[in-house]
Amino acid sequence: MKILDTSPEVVALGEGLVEFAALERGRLEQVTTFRRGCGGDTSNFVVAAARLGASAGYITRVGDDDFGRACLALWQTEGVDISQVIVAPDSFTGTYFIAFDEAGQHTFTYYRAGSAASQLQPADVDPDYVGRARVFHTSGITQAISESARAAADAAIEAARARGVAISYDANVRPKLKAMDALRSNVAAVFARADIVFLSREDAAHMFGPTSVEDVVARVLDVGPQVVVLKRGPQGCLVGHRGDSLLVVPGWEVDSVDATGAGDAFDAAFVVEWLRGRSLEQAALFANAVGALTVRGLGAVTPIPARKTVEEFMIGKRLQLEERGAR
Ligand code: KDG
Repeated sequence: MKILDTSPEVVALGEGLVEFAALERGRLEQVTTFRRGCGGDTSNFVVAAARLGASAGYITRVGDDDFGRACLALWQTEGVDISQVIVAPDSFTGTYFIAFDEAGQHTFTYYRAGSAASQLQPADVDPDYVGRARVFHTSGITQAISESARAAADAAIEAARARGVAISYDANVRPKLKAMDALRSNVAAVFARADIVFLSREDAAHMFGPTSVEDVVARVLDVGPQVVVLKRGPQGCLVGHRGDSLLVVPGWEVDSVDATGAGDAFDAAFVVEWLRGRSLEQAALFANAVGALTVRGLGAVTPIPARKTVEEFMIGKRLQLEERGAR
């Protein structure tokens, strides 16, 4: 276990969940075997940031139960700072199940309403802790789990803005969690206050309806962020930066097992590389590689790669491409 001797450079706020990933294809009602892991978009983000070499801290609540202890054990093993995690007595840790259809597409089923993390509130946010970070990250899921969690995210965003901490935000629109109008207005309110915004093609469709990916990036950039990243899975991503032309950054070819958590690992990789002063294009290429490696395994967290694995993967793929080109 790593022990932090300074404040984390990356801090996130949200809900960690215990995950049950189906080991068979089919509807949840038919599946009988699962692998237990951990998930939750912002938890995936801090774990990925730590695996990629950043110091990361998490603000959340877990129940005083076995699943809460499982989440805490994961964060501690990964070296994530848990000084801001509240263990809430008389409360429970949320869970979710991942089922796969015959094509390998996943569906999430949540058991999280009323969970410990959904009782997050503004008083749980220490403005100094957030203010000492270099990047604060949260998401549309955090805003959607309850009104008090949304207010806690807001308090952390305001603390970050007041101290000049960059704000990273993933729209992560989940229609299962809240009515679409409310989701849209929560997400739009943070687009206007964030520095880096991430969204997937599904998020873009929920937010803007049928339109081009270029239009989505332009519309989000218009409301304020410096950087907008539209994630396109195997096709890589588009990166918009105010005043510059749109970057189209290709993905890396891999065999996909499960896309759960890949977008969160992508976000963390992009943020960590951006913090290290890499260009937007380098950060996006690296983040695409982290996303690709994450879809190669089952569940949100187990397949998230360490930095060395990503570097070796990128070198190996480039050699393959050069060899193909030389033939
Ligand atoms: O991005 C992956 C997450 O969606 C998953 O880990 C569970 O946080 C989760 C959610 O609410 O969907």
